[in-house]
Parts: sequence; C-alpha cells; structure tokens
Amino acid sequence: MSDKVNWYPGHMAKATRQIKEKLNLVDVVIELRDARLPESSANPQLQDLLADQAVITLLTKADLAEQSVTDRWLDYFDGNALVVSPETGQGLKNLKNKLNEYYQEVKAARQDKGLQSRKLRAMVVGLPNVGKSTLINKLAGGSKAKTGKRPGVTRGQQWVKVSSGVELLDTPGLLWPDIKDKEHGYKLAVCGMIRPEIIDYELLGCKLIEYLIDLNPEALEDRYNLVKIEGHSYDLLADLGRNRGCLMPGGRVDRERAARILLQEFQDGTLGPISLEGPPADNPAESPEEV
Ligand SMILES: Nc1nc2c(ncn2[C@@H]2O[C@H](COP(=O)(O)OP(=O)(O)OP(=O)(O)O)[C@@H](O)[C@H]2O)c(=O)[nH]1
Ligand SMILES: [Mg+2]
Repeated sequence: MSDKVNWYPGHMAKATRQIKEKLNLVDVVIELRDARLPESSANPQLQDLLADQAVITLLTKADLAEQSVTDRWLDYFDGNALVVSPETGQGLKNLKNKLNEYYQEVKAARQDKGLQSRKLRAMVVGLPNVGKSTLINKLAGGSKAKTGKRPGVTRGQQWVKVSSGVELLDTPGLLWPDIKDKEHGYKLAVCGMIRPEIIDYELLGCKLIEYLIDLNPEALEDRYNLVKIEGHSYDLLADLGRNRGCLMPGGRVDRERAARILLQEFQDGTLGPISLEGPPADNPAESPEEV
C-alpha cells in the first residue's frame, strides 16, 4: 500500500490496545471474517493477540458469497468455523448453541470453584464493516449497537446483553498498520472493509472489473449491458459508465461515478453472490472452472 494514504486511522491503534486490555475479562472471542475472502479478511495483528484465546470463527455475509466456495472453506476450517449472515439471520441459531455450550462450561467451572454463576462474556472482533454490530443487534433483538454501510462506524467498545446468559462486547473494526500487498488492500476495499476514497474509486472500479472477468464475467456483462468483455478494465469502466448515463458536461464519461455504482452494486449483492477467494491451494481466481 502507498505510504501516502492514511488508511490506518489513529483510532484503530487505540482500539487494538483496548481489545488487548479486555481479553482477560472475556471467556470467548467471536471473530468475524468476510465469507467472500476468509483469508484476506483475517487481521494478522488480531490473530497474534488471539493465539491463546478460545475463538469462534464466523464466515459472515454468507448471502454475498457463493455457497459452493463457502462449503469448501468450511471443509478447510474442519469444524472450527460457522457460516452466518447477520443481516438475514442465517446461521445464528448455530452460533447461539455454541455460545450456550460456552456458557454451560463457564457455569460448571465456576460452580466447581464455589463461585456464583455469571453471564458468558464474549468479545466480537473483526475488520471494519464485516457485520459485528449487526450481528449483536440481531442476537439482542434490537438496535443497541450503531451500524452503517461504511467501514469505521463503531468507534468505541460497548457491552450488549443478548440473552439472560450472554453478553457481547462490540468493538471497532480493525485494520493493521502494514498491509504489504497492494492487491490485498484492493480486495478489502472492494468488499467494503477499507474506505474506497482513501485508495481511489477509479482504480478500485478497474480492479473489481478484473476480478469479475476472472470469476463471473456474465454477471458483469448482464448487469451493465456490456457487449464484449475484452480490452483494458479502464475502457470497460467507461463502457459501463456510458451505459449507466454517467456523463460529464461535454459528454466525457464520469469513471468515478461508474466505479461508485459498480462497487455499491457488488457490495450490496446486486451482482449476485460472488466469492473472491477459495481456500489455499484452491483459489477460484486462479482456477475459475472449479468455482
Ligand atoms: N449482505 C449483507 N450485509 C450485511 C450483513 N450483515 C451486515 N451487513 C451490512 O454490512 C454493513 C456493516 O454492518 P455493521 O454491523 O455496521 O459492521 P461492523 O462490523 O460493525 O462495522 P464497523 O463498526 O465499521 O467495524 C451494514 O450496512 C449492514 O447492513 C449480511 O449478513 N449480509
Ligand atoms: Mg460496528
């Protein structure tokens, strides 16, 4: 990533410290990863912090990922991950059952020590915009945590009681200070985990077109009436913009507006479910015929 863009805001360094401080107070950590890119949406800094913790890994926004690819990820995690869609509620029953198992364990352990029973405390962590606060609200049955379409909505920690036996700690989404591979950063931004304007809308629009050419060219063709998917992504972005009436005075195509539309429609699922990466040694971008 370029040194010139401030894509690691100051509040995230503070939020990372605050997570570290709270870890010894919680019984289990719920780590959310985006089901469209479960490997790239793992924060290495967080992985280090969680090395000795009980962790429930969730592949979230499953409605936006291809079921067959998500199934392969589940095999890869070998029983150590659950698939959920916080917004639709898919998979939340499995998560509740898992939390209840932890609650029973904590209760039994405290009883053995002659201690009074207390609620299970779970910390919810993950990259920005993966659905942490939506998940908490869905489990709590209300709107206790603030949510939003853009990354970086939650700015501080907040405990939310989600049932008589469980309370969850909402935390701000975290990036890490050294995303070394630019492509990695682009993928995160395309999926809404890094604010697009701090990279560049047109660049991200072109990147997304390149990913879609590899993964699902029909989705691109059909949605934007593109006659032929060939040539440079920069030109395809212009075709897309022209077809959508993104014109500036004088008739030049407004590529930034075209990119905004494309990114938005990809992120809200209008293009259909599309996974950006498969499990290691099984990457759909490199072997599209297997997806
Ligand atoms: N398609 C889809 N969208 C979802 C899902 N869960 C959450 N969202 C949307 O994703 C966006 C981000 O949700 P939040 O719950 O605010 O995400 P967060 O992880 O708390 O984000 P930060 O607080 O910024 O770290 C919102 O627009 C949600 O409506 C889901 O399962 N499917
Ligand atoms: Mg949040």
